[in-house]
Amino acid sequence: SSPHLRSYEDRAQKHNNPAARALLYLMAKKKTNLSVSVDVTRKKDFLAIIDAVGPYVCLIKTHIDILEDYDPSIIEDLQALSNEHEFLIFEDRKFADIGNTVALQYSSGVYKIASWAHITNAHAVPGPSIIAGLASVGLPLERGLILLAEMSSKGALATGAYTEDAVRMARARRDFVVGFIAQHRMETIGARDTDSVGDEDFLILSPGVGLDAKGDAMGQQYRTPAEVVTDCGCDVIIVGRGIIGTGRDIDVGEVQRQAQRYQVAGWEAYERRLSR
Ligand code: 5IU
Repeated sequence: SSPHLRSYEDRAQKHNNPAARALLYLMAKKKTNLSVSVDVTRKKDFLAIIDAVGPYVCLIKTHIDILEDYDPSIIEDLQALSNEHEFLIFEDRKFADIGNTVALQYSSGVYKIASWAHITNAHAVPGPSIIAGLASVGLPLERGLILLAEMSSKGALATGAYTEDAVRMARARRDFVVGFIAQHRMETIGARDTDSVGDEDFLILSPGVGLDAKGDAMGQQYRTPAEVVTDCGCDVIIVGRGIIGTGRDIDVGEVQRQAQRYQVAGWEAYERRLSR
């Protein structure tokens, strides 16, 4: 049956990518399918938010290049919080270049993403070579890759044949590609042209989730956890401003309350989907 009709626990036991297995295991153990997107510019806020939401999340999503006061000690602090609260780290890097270049961007430079991010993501635009390049760095480190099959923003070009081709690219590299950024499940895509569909288990991570707002002034579109998880069968809800707010000053107590609220909503939506 389609992965979304099985429990996270069962899927954890059967997945053969170490990062995906660890994520599914944590989701079942902590009863959370929530990923918080920590899009802030100051180290102090970044770490305070992660410490506050840590107990409620399976995955922390970062844009490490947003930080204005980045230094390598931030990674040590992030890893300490990851161990303490038991969550994985997803750098939302959206790689988009040829294989050789992305291998360098993933392994090297200021951020050395592969050394600390359990999961990262990439656009399908360059074709299969982008997966080959990232896998050459990530597979030996037991990392997982998420491909962008769809986007949450209004007017996104990743639709139709593009989405289908992204899914085909992922199917050819199931050792490393563990899922998609998408708005619904992908199993039905091209189901006739491959035998592997039957036992594939791609995680669907969905950004554009909000309980209160419907969108922002720059084309973001929000759906509720129930729409995303129960109705569309997605596995992980990614929430940024719904939890961390939009103001410049961070209210850590409020951030924690919102994280708990989204954890409960996401988990109830998952339980409802399994009991249907
Ligand atoms: N993000 C999206 N939509 C997408 C992809 C990534 O919103 O299709 I791919 C990112 C952008 C931001 C986070 O880091 O997810 C969503 O933040 P808000 O919940 O604050 O809108």
